[in-house]
Amino acid sequence: MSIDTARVLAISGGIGGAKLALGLQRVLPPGDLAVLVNTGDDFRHLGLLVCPDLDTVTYTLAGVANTETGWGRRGETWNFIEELARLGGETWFRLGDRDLVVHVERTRRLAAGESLTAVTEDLRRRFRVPSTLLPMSDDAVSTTLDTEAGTLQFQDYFVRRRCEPLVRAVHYAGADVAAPSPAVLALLASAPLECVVVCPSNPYLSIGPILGVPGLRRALEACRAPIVVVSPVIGGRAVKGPTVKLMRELGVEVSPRSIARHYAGLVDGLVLDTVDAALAPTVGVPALVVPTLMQTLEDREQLARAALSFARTLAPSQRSRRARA
Ligand code: FO1
Repeated sequence: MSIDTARVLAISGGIGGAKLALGLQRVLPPGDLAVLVNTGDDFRHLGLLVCPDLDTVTYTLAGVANTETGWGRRGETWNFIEELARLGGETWFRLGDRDLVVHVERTRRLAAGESLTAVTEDLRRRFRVPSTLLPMSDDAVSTTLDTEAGTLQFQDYFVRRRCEPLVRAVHYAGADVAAPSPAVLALLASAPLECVVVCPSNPYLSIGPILGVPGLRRALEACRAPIVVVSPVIGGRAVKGPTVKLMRELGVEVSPRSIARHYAGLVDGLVLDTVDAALAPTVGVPALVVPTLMQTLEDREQLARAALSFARTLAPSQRSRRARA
């Protein structure tokens, strides 16, 4: 997809964010959606570079994702991991046979000198995804967590230890020297973007690394299109994953108010669930109250339509005037 046709930019981590990205893709004309994806979860495993959020978004938008787990491929087989177990290899991170092909091929092509953006674009094309998929950076950024069990790499915390260790701080190693990918900067500078939608991914683990790349945050702040954030917290509970547990451990009030505060300087409008309607006047930015729990494909499309029409009611953001001042 050519960068300069995108009218909507979604910013997403893995599972939860990919659901809304799919809703947006289904309600927009082909080519109108670009998805900026977190790479802070990426890690080297068994000698391969694994990019979970890029793969989850690619598989979800291609319609080949395992919808029970949210990650990996539908109709997967597990010969590789079962044989690896027999040989005493590391099997805590489960790699299916079809999924493994992407890790092997991506690792080979990166070693041959291709950028992550180029490999991602080729995989998107081969999986017939109509939307543009953009890694946040071609440089390595690794989310690490300071916990009671020491400093952990993201997948060690998230998968191996099932998010159990108490977290004291989250870091995005390498973000401060990482550059936004040229494709992302080109899109933010030249695409006729009507809005940016921050999908309901974990603000600290999935969206945080993206905003932790200095050039990226600045480019988003200077973007004229309104930025709409969909709250990942509903009624004091996270829809999926460790968001609420993490907020409590980081000492952050578990409410949409904290989400608005986390994105201060970027957010022009917050979408919150009907159970949080009473909090709408307290979030400090224009708020849209709609059902945000996405269980069916119809839910994903409804939420996408609501976010897009909400964005149209928001003036071009004040941020850009401030940033240009
Ligand atoms: N998550 C798990 O909880 N267990 C797994 O064994 C696992 C394997 C896996 C393989 C490929 C992939 O792309 C994702 C995988 N995930 C697994 C999910 C992954 O940890 C998360 O999707 C993200 O890193 C968080 O969004």
